[in-house]
Amino acid sequence: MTGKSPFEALSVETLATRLGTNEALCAEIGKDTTQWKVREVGDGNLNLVFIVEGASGAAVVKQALPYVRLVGDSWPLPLKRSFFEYHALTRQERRAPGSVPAIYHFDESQALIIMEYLSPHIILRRALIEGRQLPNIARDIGLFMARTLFRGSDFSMVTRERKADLALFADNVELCDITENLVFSDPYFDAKMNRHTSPQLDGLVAELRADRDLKVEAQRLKHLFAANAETLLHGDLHSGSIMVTDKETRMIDPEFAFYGPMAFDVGMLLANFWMSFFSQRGHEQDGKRDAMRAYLLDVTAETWAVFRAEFSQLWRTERTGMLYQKSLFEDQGDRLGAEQALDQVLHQIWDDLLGFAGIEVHRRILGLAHNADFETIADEDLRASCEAKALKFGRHIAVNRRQIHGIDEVNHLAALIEQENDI
Ligand code: SR1
Ligand code: MG
Repeated sequence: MTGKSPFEALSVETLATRLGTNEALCAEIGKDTTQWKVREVGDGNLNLVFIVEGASGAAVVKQALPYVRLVGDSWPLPLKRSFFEYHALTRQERRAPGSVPAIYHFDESQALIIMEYLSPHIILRRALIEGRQLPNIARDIGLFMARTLFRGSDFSMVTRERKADLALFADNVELCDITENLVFSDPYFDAKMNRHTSPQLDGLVAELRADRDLKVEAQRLKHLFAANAETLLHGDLHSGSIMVTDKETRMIDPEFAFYGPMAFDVGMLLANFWMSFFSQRGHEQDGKRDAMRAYLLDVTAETWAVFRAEFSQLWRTERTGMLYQKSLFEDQGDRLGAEQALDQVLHQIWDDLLGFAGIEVHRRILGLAHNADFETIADEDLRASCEAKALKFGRHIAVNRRQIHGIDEVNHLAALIEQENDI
């Protein structure tokens, strides 16, 4: 298959014939296609994902479809998202080495990426639902976010290069449009594709949609998302976009990558840990999950601490971009001025991430794209009770973000809401 042939979706049956002469794939798994075993394992909302095993190894073949897989061909979606994913992965590997799968081959016209098969990794969301306490995720994800967000910004990059990159990713319009609608607007009105656990949550959903402060905050965040092209974001950094073992953590799926506010990735990620926290009560068939809940709150605190520490370290050692130049501070002997600016930048990220986290919680419970943390709770009353607490938490951190001064305070709030009687 050459890069010039018209797009055709792969299938388990056709993959070996179509990719049998691909040199990069053959180099990884062996040329003898009669030995290839192909499985389609995609469980995301958008793409096809194949695992191909050959005589000498295995690889992943990910292919975009010209529509949203979750919904079907009534919702067309451009293949170029694969181009953005490929370019985001190459930048993430450069800025945070070892944090993403290795890329073996990219074919733009077939919208496919051949990449490293991560094994025995599993999706982080699944591990958390199973109650597994991964020891390294806070450190690994905190470092990944600090390195990619700092090094993709005007704190670090040559401004001409950053502007060229910004122009490149500005074309990822349709995926931004998904986020702009599904995350920031749809949850707060009766949008067509919304769903929620009904009738249990009907009253609470009506209350949230009538909450003026919440809607204003969601739109402030949407404004920030659309207008603050601060750094190259992953763009969809939730626990389903991370693969783990006890020792290793890799970020995957940056097809939503674009230039936006740093706090978006951090807020979305932390929201997924808090949702996992509130969903644990629905997964207690084999015993209480108190230790898991404590672990999850520790993970949020450690992730934020690692992020802050690494970001601060990069600020002091790699601040070579056009913003807060050293010539204005350190070079004039004003080290404290640089520290004051750092504090201000981190404070702004903190302030905004609480908003992004709050609305990410809402959209996973009220919008189109739910998450397995809650969806796999079969007892609907129990699920609704877990979701109601998460919704209340999300509203509180989004609307009252200015009065919340640290991660311990947020975690204390989560613990208090979790202990409340059913709401
Ligand atoms: C129609 S796509 C729905 C969601 O799936 C992706 O993973 C993103 O989170 C998007 O919002
Ligand atoms: Mg994805």
